[in-house]
Amino acid sequence: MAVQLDYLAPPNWQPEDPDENYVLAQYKLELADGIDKSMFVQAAASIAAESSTGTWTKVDAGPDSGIKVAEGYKAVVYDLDETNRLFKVAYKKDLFEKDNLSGLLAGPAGNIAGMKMVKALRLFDIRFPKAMVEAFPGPRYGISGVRDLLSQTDKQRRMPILGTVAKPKVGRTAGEQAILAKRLWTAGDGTYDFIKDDENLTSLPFNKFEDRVRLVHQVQKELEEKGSPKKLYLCNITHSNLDVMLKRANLIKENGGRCLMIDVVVTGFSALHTVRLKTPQLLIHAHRAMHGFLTRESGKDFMASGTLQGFSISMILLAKIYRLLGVDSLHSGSPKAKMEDYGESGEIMRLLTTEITQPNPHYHSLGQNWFGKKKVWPVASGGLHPGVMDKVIEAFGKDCYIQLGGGVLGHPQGIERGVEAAIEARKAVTEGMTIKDYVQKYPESALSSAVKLWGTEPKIVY
Ligand code: RUB
Ligand code: CA
Repeated sequence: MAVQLDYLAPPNWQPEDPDENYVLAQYKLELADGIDKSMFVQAAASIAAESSTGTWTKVDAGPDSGIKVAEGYKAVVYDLDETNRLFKVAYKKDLFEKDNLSGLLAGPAGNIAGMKMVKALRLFDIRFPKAMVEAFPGPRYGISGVRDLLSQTDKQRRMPILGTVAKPKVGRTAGEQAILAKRLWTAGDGTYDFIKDDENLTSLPFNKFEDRVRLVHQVQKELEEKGSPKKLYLCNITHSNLDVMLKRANLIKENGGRCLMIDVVVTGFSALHTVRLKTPQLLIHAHRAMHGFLTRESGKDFMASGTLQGFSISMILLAKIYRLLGVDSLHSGSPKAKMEDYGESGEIMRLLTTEITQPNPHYHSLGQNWFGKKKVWPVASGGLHPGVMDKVIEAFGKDCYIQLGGGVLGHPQGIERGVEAAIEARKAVTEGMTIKDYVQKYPESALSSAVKLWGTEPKIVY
């Protein structure tokens, strides 16, 4: 291993005006078995080297070698914390093409994970400079744009948006899904907002995309013509062929739809970037299936002094990237979510909904100045039901989508009562009541039956 200590910043060095000059990255690493603890600094420096201008050995430095320019672009390690194996790397911003997310990630999230002297590495965050933030599209609609698109009243603007993913995940025909849409949208006082495809529902022999997009939007049109509040169908265009996705997005538009759903991890950054640029007239709802394969870390207390067990990238960083690339809503976990999220959902929510996100040392997040990029809807989802609405709104505020799948479709008195319970819960909470108070006051309500079955805590999937 060549000594890479010239990739270390001088003691106490801090990047000057980073939002103008640098891309910053926050890492934690564990040395491989048998490597002495004293090698931590060397390992951090090697990460800076490999992800910027270096390689494993000295190379030709003759007149045409490019060495002089390379010298100027060396990344540097700073803020070393040997006790917790944390460090930051500062990259000069021109080391990367400013509107090329994939090109950038190939450095700080690239080959460094193959280094033999490291047995675990987590990229907690990247802070992007102004020039890059401005070069990406960001959300077309964002939080207020979605409310405008739905022509919401002042009262509605003070409430979260509610919806349901069809369960079973697959099984209904396109026609049956349209019937479900009608049942959800006409139940209670008719104010339920959205129906969503589950991730496994693409275009299947018994439920073709073309049929579903037509039939569900037909219901939307019929109801809205009769004066119903505007509705959203989060229609899944996910496909590994980008041309097919763009075709499906156009079909949504042709059928009078407002929103596409895309599984942003499995389809990749370039797909999302292109979909955002080529289908600007639709909302983009981002589901995040597969993120756990990138973001999950099993080390106990790894956020603090505990030891990392593997190689990963935080969901916090992914969420940041999705805001830059331009989703309007993003699955963000939920308080005490059904899937592991290290309690990050609140941090993700702040990242999506603030104009300047402050750094948070607890999550090793670096913060972000969004330079006017629109705010994204956090989507609380996973094991939620009407009995937890107060906890979700307390954690996420009013500007969130609350997705209740099983928590509406599994209501003991049927789907319509499930919707009623959700609407009652939203109304109660936005009028300052807790779920428990409401249930006590209205023991015959749909919400009361939901609470009898599911209680007032989220359901965790083991
Ligand atoms: C929710 C569901 C979503 C997951 C994704 O179903 O199917 O795909 O919530 O998780 P239900 P996350 O509402 O019945 O639990 O939102 O954390 O990405
Ligand atoms: Ca799902």
